[in-house]
Amino acid sequence: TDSRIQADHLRAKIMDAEAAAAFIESGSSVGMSGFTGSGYPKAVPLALAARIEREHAAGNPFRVKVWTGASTGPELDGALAKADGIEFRLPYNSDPIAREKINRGEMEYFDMHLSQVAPMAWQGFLGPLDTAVIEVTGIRPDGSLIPSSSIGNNKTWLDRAEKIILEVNEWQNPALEGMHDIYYGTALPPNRVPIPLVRPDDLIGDPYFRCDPDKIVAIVRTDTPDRNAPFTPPDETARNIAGHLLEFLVHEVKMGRLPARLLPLQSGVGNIANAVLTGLIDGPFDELTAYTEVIQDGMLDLLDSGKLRFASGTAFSLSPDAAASLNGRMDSMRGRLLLRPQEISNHPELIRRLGCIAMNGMIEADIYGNVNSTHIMGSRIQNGIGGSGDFARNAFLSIFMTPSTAKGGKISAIVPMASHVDHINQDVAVIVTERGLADLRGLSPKQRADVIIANCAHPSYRPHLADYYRRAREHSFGQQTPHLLAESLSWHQRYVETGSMIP
Ligand code: 0RQ
Repeated sequence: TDSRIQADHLRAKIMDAEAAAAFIESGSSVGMSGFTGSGYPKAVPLALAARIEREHAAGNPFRVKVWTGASTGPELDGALAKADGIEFRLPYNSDPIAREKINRGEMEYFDMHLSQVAPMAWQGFLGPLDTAVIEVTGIRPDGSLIPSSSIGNNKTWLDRAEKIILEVNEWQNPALEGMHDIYYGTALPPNRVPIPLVRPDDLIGDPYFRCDPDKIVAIVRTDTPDRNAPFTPPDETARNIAGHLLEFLVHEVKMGRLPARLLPLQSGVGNIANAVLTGLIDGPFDELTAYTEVIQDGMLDLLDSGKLRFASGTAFSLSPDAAASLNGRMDSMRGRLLLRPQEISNHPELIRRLGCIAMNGMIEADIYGNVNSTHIMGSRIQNGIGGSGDFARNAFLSIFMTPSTAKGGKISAIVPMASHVDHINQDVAVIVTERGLADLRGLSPKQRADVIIANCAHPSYRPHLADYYRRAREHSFGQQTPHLLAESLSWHQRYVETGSMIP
């Protein structure tokens, strides 16, 4: 009896990772599982990287196109990038080796909205998907698959791929069974119908993936933890940002613009987002819900505190401690935590209907509230847009947060003109730094500039921003969004040349 692989008819496909990796051809497209460091395959990509290194040593070119859910782990993006094995990558990446290759121009990176990956794969212009490599918790007697700690695009990869390689990871908790909701009702236009989800905890799909057994070429056993990086505890800056934001939410409830239980929360990646969730534990709000992408430590703490009733996401993104703690009591979380395909967790229709409160980090914002989430000095990718665009445009309230400076004060996060724009000012309702909060709703560009400079900029940059804005009011070509074009990106240019934005 094999508790993890219960489908006897598939037993003959069990093999080691090297044999499985041999099914992947150079130049092919590979759809991998994995989202923010959880649920990614851990053995086959490593074996593939080793094979690629052998081929390269023998003088043979060998690279693949890698499609994922979002970021994965060092055994996948790290190993394949190090082997020079990735010719094309989509979507979100946060692996440092892959980031370096992308920024050196050695790897093509299609950074796209996470909700659009699955529908675009179905549209077909990305080409065929040759192989899916998917981590699962187990295989049921009927051949259906128990998902693991992330869903991401797995349903789409399993449906679209010609060949399927499964990794069955014993490390994943069998109690994950029943904590997934896989919706099979999506279609391409003109056949789309409304998605029948009206509350964050609605179940609209199946707990398992369907999988054509004839497409399975290999099943590999693993017993390896997810990447699970530790969070640094919130510092004073993060606590101040969280404080301003909580004060604002309390005020909005008081003014009757938000319900007392707020609205479904979306919280981005990183330490500041985590600090906000931690701050909510001591806040006055009860019976909260989350309709989000990643479920991080702060979300679990909020569940434990009793303040959060339910959280829907597409992946866990936990510290090792939080992962161990969750694994010890997964059963008690049934009915309070649910993972869905990223096409559904990030669906514009659902985010708009539920009225999410979106809270995301950013690189920089300009004085008019255009937000850059991805590019440092307009050209170097940091991570990617991730789900921030899905949520920012469609949320009831779209909030962006950052410390007012970066790199020890050498960089201002509030700049005259954003060096790259991911979120246009229409998609940005609120900007928060440790200095304060700018409520931009209903304001014209010039009204926005006054509030952003006064409330969000660091004191050492505030006079320079005010000076730029005053002169733009005098000399700009137009006065709807005043700019001095030759000067607007000079702060970035100064940083590139001198290592500091300070004039
Ligand atoms: O670089 O590590 O080299 O020092 O950017 O910055 O301060 O650690 O902040 O972890 O919150 O990340 C926007 C990147 C913020 C993130 C971003 C440098 C800084 C540091 C990281 P170092 P911090 P965070 C749903 C939501 C897009 C995706 C998204 C992100 C590094 O939030 O990727 O929102 N967002 N998804 O030094 C130059 C500036 C800078 C700067 C920061 N103005 N100029 N460098 N840095 N500001 C979840 C998913 O989609 C999965």
